[in-house]
Amino acid sequence: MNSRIAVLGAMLLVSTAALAIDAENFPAFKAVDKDHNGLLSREEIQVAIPEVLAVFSRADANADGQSTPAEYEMALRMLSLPPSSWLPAPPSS
Ligand SMILES: [Ca+2]
Ligand SMILES: [Ca+2]
Repeated sequence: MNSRIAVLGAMLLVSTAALAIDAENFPAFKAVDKDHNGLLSREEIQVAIPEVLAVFSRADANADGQSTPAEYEMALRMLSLPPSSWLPAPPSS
């Protein structure tokens, strides 16, 4: 009984964390935000994960041409990319 409650509590925590998206707890966002201004420009996305540009306009909820963490997360969801591909590939040496 107690373990079931614990599991429900953990699920609640996870869903709450998913709603509170900001750059600090979104490594895939920070990796793309090269100038660390808290927004992703088309140029930053183009360099990191060009596939995202295909849905950029639809995910740009406030149509300012920049992605907030929440908008970027929406774009990634639209693409249904596996989270493992959200981070730019490390430079090959
Ligand atoms: Ca930026
Ligand atoms: Ca925007």
